[in-house]
Amino acid sequence: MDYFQKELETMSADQKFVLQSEKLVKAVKYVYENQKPYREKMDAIKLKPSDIKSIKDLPKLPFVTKQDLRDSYPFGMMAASRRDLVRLHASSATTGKLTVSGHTQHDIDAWSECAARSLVMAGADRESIVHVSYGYGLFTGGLGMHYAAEKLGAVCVPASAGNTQKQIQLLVDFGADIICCTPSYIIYLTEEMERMGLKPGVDIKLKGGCFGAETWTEEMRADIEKRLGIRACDIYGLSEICGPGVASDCQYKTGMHFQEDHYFPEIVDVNTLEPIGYKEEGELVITTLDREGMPLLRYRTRDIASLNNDPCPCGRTTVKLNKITGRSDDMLIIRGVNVFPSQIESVLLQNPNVEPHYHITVDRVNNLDVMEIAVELSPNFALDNVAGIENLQQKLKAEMASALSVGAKIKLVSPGTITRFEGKSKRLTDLRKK
Ligand code: DLL
Repeated sequence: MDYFQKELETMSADQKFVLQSEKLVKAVKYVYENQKPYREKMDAIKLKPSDIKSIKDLPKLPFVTKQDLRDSYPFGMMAASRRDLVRLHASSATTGKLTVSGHTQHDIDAWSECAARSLVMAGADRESIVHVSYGYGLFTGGLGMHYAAEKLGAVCVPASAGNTQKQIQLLVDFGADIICCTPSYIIYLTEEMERMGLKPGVDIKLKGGCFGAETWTEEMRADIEKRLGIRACDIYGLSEICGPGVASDCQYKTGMHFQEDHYFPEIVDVNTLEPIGYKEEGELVITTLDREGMPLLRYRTRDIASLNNDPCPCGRTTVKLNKITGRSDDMLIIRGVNVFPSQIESVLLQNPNVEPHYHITVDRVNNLDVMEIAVELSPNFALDNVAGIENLQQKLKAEMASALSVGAKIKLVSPGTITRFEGKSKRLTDLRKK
């Protein structure tokens, strides 16, 4: 099976335009009638639902922000009645209130179909055993991929996050061919499997994985693919829209196929908020085209990325989301220079002498920003090779300065000393915010 829903994944540009336009016109009317905070936004600019005639009119609509969701906590953005809602999810907020997301049965079905398309792109079919190590609960990773696996008709192993030894035992005993977890967790699992002497292809039968929920780089992908011998697909999503499966990689990795029959992407300039062209980087804005529970028109995700519309050898005609490079709110400003943690990861992982385990600490000393990057040495690197360690430190320092245009202190630490994560990783401590 190459596609889960071929007719929707390979629509012509004209078919797509008609479908998206019809859905948008309906969605705007529905939102205007059922979502008071958005109706007020439209009234404030004297925009009527009848002003939206096709998908081309999308930029006329006002944005929705995370703050709007917080202001209407918990249920102010729900457009469906309590009777029709079947599930709530919520995203853990680092500050303030949770952002709540409500779904009707229709919404769960649409989301599960999109995430099932992602599983197929990672190599799954009805015969697959899909091991889900994303956390189950308010976080959408676990339940999202679980329903996707069942929608596909595969066998789902709802392992959830944590208990790494048991996860490995299940992988060996059940022989799962597809795994779903964060990129940082697959690295952790791989390390443990290597330590236990388990061989990919022999003891571990994995062929592919859907890895997302956090930013990761091409270097990390190459590392995972090499160590496990699998197809490592990026999968994007957010609880405000649905969860995992909004967009994901196929085997060709030409960008993540965006499931634009349900979720429409735009990239806007971060300063002017005007839509920008393909391959230009800006903030990703998403419109749900047929969601009932909590429809969102022009939701500002804060994720920084670009789109591309190049043809993909897989035959899917959807627009593609290039790797997320960061969130506008995790961008660091170090002495006036914008730095994304993904740039740091990229430099580190190009060096075979260090491992993909690092932590960034930023502080202000005598009114000057200072950044320290602690990174684990590769287990093959002799810890008593003092001169070698010093050379490596200088090399990384120079590479970092050239890639980031700002200096950083490099601290090389022993293998296994940086905290591992079962869910989303936390690789940054910004002491300036205290
Ligand atoms: O992380 C949903 C998800 C679960 C996606 C499992 C993929 C796999 P939230 O907890 O609401 O939902 O966090 C959403 O995580 O706005 C991005 O900043 C980040 N994110 C999600 N996927 C990716 C990815 C889930 N593939 C937020 N690459 C989003 C980079 C990602 N960042």
